[in-house]
Amino acid sequence: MNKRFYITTAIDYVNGQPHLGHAYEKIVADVIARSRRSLGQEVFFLTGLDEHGQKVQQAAVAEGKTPQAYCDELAADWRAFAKRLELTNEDFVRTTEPRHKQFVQAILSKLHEAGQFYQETYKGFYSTKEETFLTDKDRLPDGTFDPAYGEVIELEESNYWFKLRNHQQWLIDYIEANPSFIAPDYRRNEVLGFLKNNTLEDLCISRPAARLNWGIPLPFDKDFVTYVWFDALVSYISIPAAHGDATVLSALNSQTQDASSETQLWPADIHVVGKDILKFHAVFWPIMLKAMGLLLPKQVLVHGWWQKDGAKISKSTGNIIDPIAVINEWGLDAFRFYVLRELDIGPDGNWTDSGFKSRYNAELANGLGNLVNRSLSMLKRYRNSVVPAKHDELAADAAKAADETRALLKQNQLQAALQSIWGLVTRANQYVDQTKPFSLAKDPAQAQRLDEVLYNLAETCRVLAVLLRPFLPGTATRIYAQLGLPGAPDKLDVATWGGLPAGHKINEPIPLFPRKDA
Ligand code: ME8
Repeated sequence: MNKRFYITTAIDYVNGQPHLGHAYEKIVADVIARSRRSLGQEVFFLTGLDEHGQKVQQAAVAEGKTPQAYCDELAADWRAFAKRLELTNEDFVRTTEPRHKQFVQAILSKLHEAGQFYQETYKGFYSTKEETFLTDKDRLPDGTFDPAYGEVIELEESNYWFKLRNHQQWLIDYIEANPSFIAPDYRRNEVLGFLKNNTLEDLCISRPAARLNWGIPLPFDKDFVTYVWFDALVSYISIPAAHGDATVLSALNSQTQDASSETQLWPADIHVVGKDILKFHAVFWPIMLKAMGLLLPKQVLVHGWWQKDGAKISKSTGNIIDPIAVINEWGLDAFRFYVLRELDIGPDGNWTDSGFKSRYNAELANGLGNLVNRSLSMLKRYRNSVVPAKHDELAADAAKAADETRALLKQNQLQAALQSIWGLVTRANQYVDQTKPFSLAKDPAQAQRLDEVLYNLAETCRVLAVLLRPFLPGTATRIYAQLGLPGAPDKLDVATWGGLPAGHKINEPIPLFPRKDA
């Protein structure tokens, strides 16, 4: 079996309901996963939940529930959310599952035996909110700690530490030798800047069970649980291990039980993560993998953060977007379209309700929706829904959009791909305005010209459905259904011009994106 294209998202903390930022990241990963399938690759797309640690424990206590009961309830909501977004994930990990916990313990034992950890008493500052140790270097110029750390306490406690320091130069060399390891470029430069200007501290991988017990017990010392980030990052390999990935299992020196069920996933092709967790993925995780003897993921793809109306999304100020409410009102594809078209993978984005409505009306209702609806309605009215003979006037425009989309999808340039696709939408709408099929229909001498125009329009709609499928899966399927074509266009290859045969009968045209008053 060939190695599959393995893509992951961050696993979300289950200390509340999903918001726009979570939805965005998962949709980005889903479009990449769908694109790769469409390009003919076998894909494994993993998403899931990060259920241990203090944040979750505190949220459970606040609701008077045990952490496990609290997680079980919320996990059902988050799984339903993944379905509502029509994510095509092959698996969904919960870090409280035995398959994950057992793997974490096995890898901890292995690293412990290999002398990668040491126990030491730490005395210093600790942010309870971020569950992290701080030093004087973390102070702001005025001597205080960033408010993002919440309450900072002084603490003295014994813990297990993972030796990071010795790997600093290796990591710098690795990142410099592998320019596509961290994307976009400015995020790579940020990591290199950090590594070149700071001395790496060792990573604390435990928390005393007496202080925090909602975690995976260290297999070699029951008085401690595993630090939540060590636990969470390992989900990227514990799930491949659960599927029989021989590479990952070799890190435990265990044999694949059934070679025929072997799924080759590691190394991951892409970890999609937000900018706030870059250090965990581009510094700690590579060194953990090196210590385990595993290859590094091919790419950490870092997206920016959404704001609403120029301010941080925050529950306390009520400044939130409920993706489900937007989807219920406008449809899933309108939501997927807005977040992907508005924000490139990298910079921060700003959600405005007026921006959402204007993209909906201009690009979906008046752009794509109008094109498909008037093209198919004219075919129905003037040719009794029967596709005329093939004609190639828009073939070059369609081929250009298809070639560009294919190339851009291979580079995960989702926003640029949508721009290219909309180039074709605009071109075809102009074509209607220029050729005026409604005038041609009035003149019997223009019957052949009308046939030509109607073919070009119907076939362009079909090509658009193919190109749009990874982004707007429902819309693509609906266009195919209205064209009277079976199934959904799941392979980019079928974007080749001329797929609609002469004499084929289309179905009833139905508006895809009804216009809504702004
Ligand atoms: O960090 N805009 O979980 P999390 C865009 N459990 N993305 C956002 C965002 C926003 N406003 N808010 C959050 C964690 N995100 C860990 C991850 S991975 C082994 C463990 C993104 O629920 C954030 O950047 O706080 C991250 O990638 C993801 O949502 C989960 O955030």
